[in-house]
Amino acid sequence: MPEIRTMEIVDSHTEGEPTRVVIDGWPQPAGDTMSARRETLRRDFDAVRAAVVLEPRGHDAIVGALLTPPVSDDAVAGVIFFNDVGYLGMCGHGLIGVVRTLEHLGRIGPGSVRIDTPVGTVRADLAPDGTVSLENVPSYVLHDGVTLNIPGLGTVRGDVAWGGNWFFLTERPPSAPPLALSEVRELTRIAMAIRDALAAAGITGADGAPVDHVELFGPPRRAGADSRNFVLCPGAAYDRSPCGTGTSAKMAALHAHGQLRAGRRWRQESITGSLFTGWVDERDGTIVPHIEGRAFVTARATLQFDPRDPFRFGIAEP
Ligand code: PYC
Repeated sequence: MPEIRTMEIVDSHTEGEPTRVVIDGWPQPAGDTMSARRETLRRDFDAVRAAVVLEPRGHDAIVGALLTPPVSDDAVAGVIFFNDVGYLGMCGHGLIGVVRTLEHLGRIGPGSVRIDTPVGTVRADLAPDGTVSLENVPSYVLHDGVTLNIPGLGTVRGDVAWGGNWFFLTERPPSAPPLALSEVRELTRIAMAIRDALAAAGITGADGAPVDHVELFGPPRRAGADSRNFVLCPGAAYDRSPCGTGTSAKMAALHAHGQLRAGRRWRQESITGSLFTGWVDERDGTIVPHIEGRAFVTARATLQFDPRDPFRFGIAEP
């Protein structure tokens, strides 16, 4: 851990899911690309990641976002997302939180900005009422109709799809409880069993990347929504929002199956009842997803790292 004593952060939540944007105090990672910078973080600053998001300073649902200078000419910033167990590619709710944070800091106003991430440059449009719509990286289905046999659960069938992170998308198995907040513990157990079964079967994303997010779908409760989901994030936390990259992967799969035409709105409800509205464009043979949602700043704070604090790097297995 470099000698860091303080760090400036802005906390927000996007449709219920928290984002912690680091705006100052973290040494900038070396690298000419965002993915090289993410590797520098992984190699040299992983203790800083843990210190920022783990207990006692954070908790397992927080997604951290480190702002960097941009790498492309037309971007306003770069961002690297991380959580309690590692690093993300893109993060839809997190990007909406970053845009509202930049607005809160007076760095941007309503209009369109481009932001570099380790998996590509994304565009975000901030409306005068604070709503953010983002244009994500192209999304697609890699494995269609994967069948898994899960002990105690039976056969589960779904798609492996990319939405800026790797997802397994499946309907809620009939033996699973309803997609209700009161059932989060059991839904988490089931989604983790599915993730373990994918790994045991050697089913991965592109280039052997682990499928580290699992998304279960069921009928919506909210008027006007098309679907309700439960999303297991890498680690054991669930997404309180409908998951921006997960909704992107879902819309790419719906489009691939002829169930969502370009431009048609898809309203994805989360396990907490919050909502993202999405749609896809067809562009140069790719599917480009758009996600619209709201974020609210909840705190601006200075993190303190006291060298005498035995838990200044977070609570984790040694
Ligand atoms: O919104 O893309 C998302 C996301 C990924 C993990 C947590 N949220």
